[in-house]
Amino acid sequence: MADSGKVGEFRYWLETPRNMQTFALSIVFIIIFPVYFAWAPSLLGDSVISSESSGPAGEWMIKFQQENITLDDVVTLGDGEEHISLFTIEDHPESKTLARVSATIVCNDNDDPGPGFTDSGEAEGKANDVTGEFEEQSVSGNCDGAPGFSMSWDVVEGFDGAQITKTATKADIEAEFSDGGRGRGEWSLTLTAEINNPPLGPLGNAVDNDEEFTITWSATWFELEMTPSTS
Ligand SMILES: [Ca+2]
Ligand SMILES: [Ca+2]
Repeated sequence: MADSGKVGEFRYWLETPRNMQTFALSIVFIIIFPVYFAWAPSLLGDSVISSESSGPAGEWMIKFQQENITLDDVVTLGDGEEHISLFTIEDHPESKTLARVSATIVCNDNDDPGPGFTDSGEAEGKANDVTGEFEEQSVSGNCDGAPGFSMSWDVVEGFDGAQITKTATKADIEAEFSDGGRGRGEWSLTLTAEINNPPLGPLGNAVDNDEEFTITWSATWFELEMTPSTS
């Protein structure tokens, strides 16, 4: 009489190739399932994980504590002369967020007698050696004194510094007003001068043959100040 094992006995699983196959598959699943479930959460996006840890959405009053870091570059140029001005931005020592980068050019041509023959400047700004994508910009203007002419690049889109109220989780607000590490590196601007003087030949040149330009670079940083809204 064949001594065949019962399902509950280990011996049963070694009796036929089919039983052995079923047994092996069971072992594989016993090992694989716990490994899979331990590993699966790491497949989910950061957003899912961060919204779990950021608490429920609420209404927040958001203020932007701003700080401007500026650099003045003063240069005197003759007609058609160029000057390359550089502005290097590194991470803020207090980990503030970079909202905007701008450059303003002011010049005041008071060399010519009477009106007219005003000098002017033309500038091209580039962010070639900067993290993130920023478009080239160009601007020109007359040397009529302040406020001058300027160009500016938004690092945090839509930032205007005004206090706002928002219903969201803290983490979502922080993500919305993050600079993503963009805007760090060397910003550059090429300024070309146009000098105009009275049509008196060499005499005109003696009246006005150059102009002083002040290029003011500015990095606008902010820190989020969030308080639960009481309204
Ligand atoms: Ca002039
Ligand atoms: Ca001048």
